[in-house]
Amino acid sequence: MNKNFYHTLNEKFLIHKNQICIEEISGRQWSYQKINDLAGRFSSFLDSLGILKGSKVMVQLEKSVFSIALYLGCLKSGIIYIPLNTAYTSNEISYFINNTKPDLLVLSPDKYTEHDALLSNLKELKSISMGNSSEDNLIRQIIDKDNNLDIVDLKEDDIASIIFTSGTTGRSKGAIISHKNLSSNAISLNKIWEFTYEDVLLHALPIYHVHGLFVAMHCAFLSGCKIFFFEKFSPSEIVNYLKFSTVMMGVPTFYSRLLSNDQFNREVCKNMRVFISGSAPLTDKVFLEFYERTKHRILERYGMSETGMITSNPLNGERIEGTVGYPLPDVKIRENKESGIIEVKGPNVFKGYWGMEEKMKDEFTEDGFFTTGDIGKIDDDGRLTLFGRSSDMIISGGYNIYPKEIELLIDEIEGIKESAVIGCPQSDLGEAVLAILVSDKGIKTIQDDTISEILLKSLANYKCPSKYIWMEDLPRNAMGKVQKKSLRNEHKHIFGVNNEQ
Ligand code: MLC
Repeated sequence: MNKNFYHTLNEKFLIHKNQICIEEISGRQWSYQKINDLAGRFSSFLDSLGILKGSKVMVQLEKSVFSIALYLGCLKSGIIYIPLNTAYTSNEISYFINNTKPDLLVLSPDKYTEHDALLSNLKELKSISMGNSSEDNLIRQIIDKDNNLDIVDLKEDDIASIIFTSGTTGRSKGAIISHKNLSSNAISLNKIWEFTYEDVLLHALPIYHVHGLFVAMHCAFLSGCKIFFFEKFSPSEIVNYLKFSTVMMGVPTFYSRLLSNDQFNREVCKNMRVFISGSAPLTDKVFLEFYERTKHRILERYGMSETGMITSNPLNGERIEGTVGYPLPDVKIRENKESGIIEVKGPNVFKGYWGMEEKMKDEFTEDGFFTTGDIGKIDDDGRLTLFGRSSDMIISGGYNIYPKEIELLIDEIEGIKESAVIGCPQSDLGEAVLAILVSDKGIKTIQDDTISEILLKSLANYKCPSKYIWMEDLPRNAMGKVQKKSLRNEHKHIFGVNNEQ
C-alpha cells in the first residue's frame, strides 16, 4: 500500500470536496477540491522542472494558500520539503543550502532580492521567486498546468520534510521527518482532540514550523474542517473571528496578548470548543487569568520538531496548569533515572539529523529512545510535568534560539573578548535574549546599537539580544565552563518579571 501521507489526505479531500478548506481574511474561500487541485498543479509544475521523487525543495515564503499548495504538491510527488523562517538572513540561508544541497530554492520576491549576492555565487542552484497572489507570474504559470492526479508511491520511512531546529553546536540541524512521522502524529491528534468537519480552526501561526504546518494544518485536513487563515497573529483580528470559530492553536504569547485585549471576553469565546497551546511553557498566571476571563482551561500539549507531538492534556478530563498531560497513542515516554531528562519512542520520532544519520549516539539511547533534553517528572498515572531544559536553549515567542550561534558572532566583534548569551523571563515572549559581554580593554568601547547592527547583518532579528550587560569576567566553574545557571539567576528580573511564575 502507498504510504505517502498525501494518500491519506487525498481520501479526506475527496470526502470533503465541497467543504471550505481555507478562508482567507480577504474573504476568499478555497474548497477542499480546489486545494487538492492546486496541489496537483504544483506537483505538475515541479515535475516540469525535473524536481521529482527524492528531490529537495527549500522554501522561504510568506504565509499563503500557494505556499500550502506547494507543500502539498511536494508531499504528493514524494519531494522533500524544507521550510525556512522568513526572518533568516543570507548568512543563515547559505548554511542551510550547504547543509542539505537542495535541488530547488523557492523564495518570496523580497527574499529573492535580499539573497541576490548569495544566489549569484550559487549559479548551479535552481532558484525561483514566488509571490502570494493569483496575479503573480509564476503562480499564473502553475495554475495553467494540468492537475497531476498521481500520488507517488512511497514507503513509510521515506522522507517528507527536513525541519531545521536549534543545534547544540551553535548551528541548526535538519531533523529528518518521514511520512510515517507525519501521518501517525496527525491521526493521533485529530482523534484525541476530536476534530470534526464542523470545526473551524483559527490559524495565525507561521507555516515554516511543526506547530503551524503539521499540527494545525494536518488536524484540519484530516477532519475536513474550515480554517480561518491569518498571515500573522493580531489579537484584534482574532477577537473578531473567535465568534465564528471552534478551535485555536497558538504559542503562549498568543494567549497572553489576547488577555491584554479589552474586547477579549467570555462572550466572544462562546462558540469555542478548545484553545490549544504549545511550543513554549504556558505560565500558570496566563492559564489562570485565561480561565477567569473565558472559563476555558487552555489545553497545553508538548512536542518538538524531532518528535512532533509527544503528550497532551486531555480534551475530556482534567487539564492541569503547569503539566503537559499524557503521551499520545503509540508514544512511550520515560524519565532518565539519573538526569531526569524525558526520553521518547514511537512512530512520531524522527530518524536523525540530515548529514549526521550515522552519528546519533548522543541523541538516542541504546534501546532507541530519543533524548529530548527536557527535564520532567511523570506521575504515577502517566501525566508529565516539565521543569526545565538540560541545555541552554532559549525559547522566545515559541522560537528556539541557540546561545552559541549568537556568542560566536559577538565574539568576533572588535573590542569584545567574550560573551555569554542567556534567556531571561519576559512577560510577552516568555523569554528574551540577554547578552553578557566582557571587553578586551577592560572598558566598554562599543555601543549596544552598533553590536545589534553588526549582528543583524547575519542573524534573524528574533535572535538578536534585547539587552547587553558588561561584566569584568564571566563566572566559571573549576572546569572553566561559564556558569550560565548563575547568570540566569542573577539577571532573572532584567526584563521586568518580578514574581516567580
Ligand atoms: C517576532 N520578533 C521576535 C519574535 N517574533 N523576537 C523574539 N522572539 C520572537 N518569537 C521580533 C519581530 O521581528 C520584531 O522585530 C519584534 O520582535 C517585535 O515584533 P512583534 O510585532 O511583537 O512580533 P510579532 O510579529 O507579533 O511576533 C510574535 C509572535 C511570533 C509570538 C506572534 O513570534 C509567532 O508567531 N511565534 C510563533 C512561533 C512558532 O510557531 N513556533 C512553533 C515552533 S514548533 P523588529 O526588529 O522588527 O522590531 C515547536 C514544536 C512545538 O516548537 O511543540 O510546537
